[in-house]
Amino acid sequence: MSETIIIDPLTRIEGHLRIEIKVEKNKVVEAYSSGEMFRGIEIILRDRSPLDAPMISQRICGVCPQVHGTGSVMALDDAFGIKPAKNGRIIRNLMLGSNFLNSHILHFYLLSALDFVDITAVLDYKGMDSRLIKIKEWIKSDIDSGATNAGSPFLPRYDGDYIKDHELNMHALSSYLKAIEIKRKCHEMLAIFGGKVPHCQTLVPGGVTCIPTVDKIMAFRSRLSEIKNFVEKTYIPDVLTIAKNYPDYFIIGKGATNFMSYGGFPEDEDNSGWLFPQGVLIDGNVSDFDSEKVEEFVKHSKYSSGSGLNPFDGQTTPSPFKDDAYSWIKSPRYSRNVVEVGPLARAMVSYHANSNNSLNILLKSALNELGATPESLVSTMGRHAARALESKVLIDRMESWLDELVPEGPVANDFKIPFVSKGKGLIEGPRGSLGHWIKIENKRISNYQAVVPTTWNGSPKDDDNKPGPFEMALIGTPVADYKNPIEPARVIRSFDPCLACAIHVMDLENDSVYKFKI
Ligand code: NFE
Ligand code: MG
Repeated sequence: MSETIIIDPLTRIEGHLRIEIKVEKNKVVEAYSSGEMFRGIEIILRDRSPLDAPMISQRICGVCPQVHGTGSVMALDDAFGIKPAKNGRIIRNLMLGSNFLNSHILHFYLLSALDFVDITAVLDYKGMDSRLIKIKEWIKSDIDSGATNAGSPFLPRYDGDYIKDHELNMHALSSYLKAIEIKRKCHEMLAIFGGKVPHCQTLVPGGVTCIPTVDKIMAFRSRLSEIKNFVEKTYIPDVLTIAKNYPDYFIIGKGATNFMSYGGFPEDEDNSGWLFPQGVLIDGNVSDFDSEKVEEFVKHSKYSSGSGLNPFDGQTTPSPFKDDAYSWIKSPRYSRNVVEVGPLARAMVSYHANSNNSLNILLKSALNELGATPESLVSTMGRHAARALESKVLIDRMESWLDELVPEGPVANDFKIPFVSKGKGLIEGPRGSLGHWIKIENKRISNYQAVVPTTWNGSPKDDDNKPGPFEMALIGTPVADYKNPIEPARVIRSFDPCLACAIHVMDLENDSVYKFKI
């Protein structure tokens, strides 16, 4: 006898993701991941000037706009047949790095840690910190009013196996508050070169429009050093503490076990070297990435056509009521393989490519500290650890990129919009591999396709009926209490899905639906 649990929407912010799982004997046996929103930016871009693409495509998302802007100008560089100026490439990396740090810190503290930390510990707080007093009041009034799904940013919450140690919970709460301040610094840092956040103003084909003056470099460096201090002394230790308290989550939530990275943060103007290596890891073997092998499938997606096409020829033909379709997300596959993307994928590709880079050195020392094997990283907790560790690697490199900038030097190369052309921009965003593909005819956009990280990870079953990475990670996940499905929520949140969320629990036998926003 199986029961169906529906989590809809699932994330605390970031869009509409619906997860439906079938549970038998307290284990997930079947899973469906559905994107519940139609985006359509690709259609908006048709027939416009290619120069509009970096501005408009950033509006795909308020959390990761920078990677869309960067992928988009890289697609234009490619289509226009130009390379960025060195200063321009470095400033693009610095802006994208600022957004990575904001996104990773946001994800851990504001979106995920509350699945482990018991925020009600603050009810015992007797000190004078006005922020903690305020939080205590919010939570008290939520509890007094019987709220389960509204109120302060900390609710709703499940009855779950939260951390019991009072000191640890209070420490996590103080880290949470500090994280909000540090997130602001990340935004300020990006705005030094980007003009504003979100949706920066300074990305152009051939580079950027902002000049790296000495005062801008100094302003950036001082914020970066504060963020570095937080990542080293708070973020990484907090992730390791939670990991040590939840060893089961190094087993739960394995997922696709195949991984892909387009290469993160170009280290040269030819896009031939990256801070986070490029590659594909399938069945434990690393191979070179080949963009021709990327195809999208739509058998179970709400589009009427376009299965098996490379994104250059991709189609966006909405069909909301199509039979057997349960998601607005397409199913991208690499050589028809299901691959996971994101911080864990970057770590696994890097690890198996066996390069002696700083990410690998840090991974090895963290595994040592946790007494964990590289295999156990392929898990819910491994995704959190990989995200924290790559933040440190990124910060160290951002410091040296600042040294490589030529103050007041040129930031962009000239370009001409070609009459007919095409180009692609492949890059790593906080949540994984992002590609923008553009075709130009009559100096206008004739086709534009973006395949985003959550499309890879949150995809529905493909034309071969192979489940997507979220779906795979859910299979076998324990659910101790059907009315509090915190385990599947933890699994999916570890991917940092960019959609928005709640969970309904449906008891098929009694035909009753319990709704839980998580
Ligand atoms: Ni909206 Fe994004 C990242 C991109 S997610 S957050 O990272 O591109 O799919
Ligand atoms: Mg798309």
